[in-house]
Amino acid sequence: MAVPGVTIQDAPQYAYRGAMLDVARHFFSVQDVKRYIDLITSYKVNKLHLHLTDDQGWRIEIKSWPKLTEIGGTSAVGGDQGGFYTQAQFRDIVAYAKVHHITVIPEIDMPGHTNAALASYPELNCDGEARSLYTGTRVGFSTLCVDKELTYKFLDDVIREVASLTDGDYIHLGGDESHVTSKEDYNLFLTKAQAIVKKYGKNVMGWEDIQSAGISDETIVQHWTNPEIATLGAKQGASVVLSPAPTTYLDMKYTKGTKIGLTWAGVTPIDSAYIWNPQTLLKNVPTSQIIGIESPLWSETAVDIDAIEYLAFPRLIGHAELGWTQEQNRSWKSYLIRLKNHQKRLKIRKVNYYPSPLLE
Ligand code: IFG
Repeated sequence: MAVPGVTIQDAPQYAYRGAMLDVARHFFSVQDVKRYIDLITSYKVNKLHLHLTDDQGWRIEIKSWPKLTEIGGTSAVGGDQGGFYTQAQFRDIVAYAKVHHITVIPEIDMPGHTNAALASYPELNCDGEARSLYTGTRVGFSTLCVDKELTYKFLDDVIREVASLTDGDYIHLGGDESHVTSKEDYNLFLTKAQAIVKKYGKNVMGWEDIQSAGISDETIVQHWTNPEIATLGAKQGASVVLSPAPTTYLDMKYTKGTKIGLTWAGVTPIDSAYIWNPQTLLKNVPTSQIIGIESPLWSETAVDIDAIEYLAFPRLIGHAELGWTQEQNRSWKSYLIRLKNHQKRLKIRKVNYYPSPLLE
């Protein structure tokens, strides 16, 4: 039977449709990252935010500071296998993402979440003492030394090298949970760090916390836990990417009984991940400043690609629809029918997805 030719007119609601993979708490090989790219591109996700550095690991080779990976790259949560990407391997990931219509956004988290760097170079610490490698899951206990000139030479070298590795416009500076950096030091530090990113021709992205340092209309603030803070960032003209932890954090358990994952933002069954509206989440931010959504997957409890797939799928598929489809064309009822049918495809691709009872 001949099917008549058709013309399809379609366009995404948001330009920024992202997924974040935390390769610092646990390290994931180039092959694992490419597998994740193969899967997320099927849902028209077009940004891959790689969380490359944290307390438990430094995952990107910096030629001018080799110990960051020689030492900082060896640890991981629970004493699991560490690792890192050579610059050649990172370029390979960026190129692979590009042919899948995905831009890589590298995150170098600072001034907090920096224990791996502080364990690699004693001189980065205010007291000149190298920290021990950390394999636990606490947050907020580390800070680069704001008062030392060397810190800004370090930043200049790191940001210069990372900027040369990515063809995207943004470098993500993190800025979250700097609980042992005074507000004044934090703001001073991030003002300098932002200037370095601009010096190397990139724009700044950061978690919403960075708004206190003063940001520009070229900045992207990523909302994760405090709507008021994110709104303060938008008030400075910044664009907003939405990653509300209760509905988009893929490391939240599906139910209390889920073996892996965390619960600090609650548990997120597949309907909760879908049933929210990015257009109205931040009451006092004009929709024109909401440029998209991103699904972060933190890897404290995810040790391999199977765990990544289990936590990400099917919830990320719902996020992808929120990123693409206008609200008036979306409904949980319709989405659930399509998702049930889509399981065939997930099985063919051997995706280790969570078989929610809602899919029965
Ligand atoms: N918050 C921390 C992450 C990670 C996360 C786990 C942000 C921006 C809790 N910061 O989310 O490093 O530990 O769900």
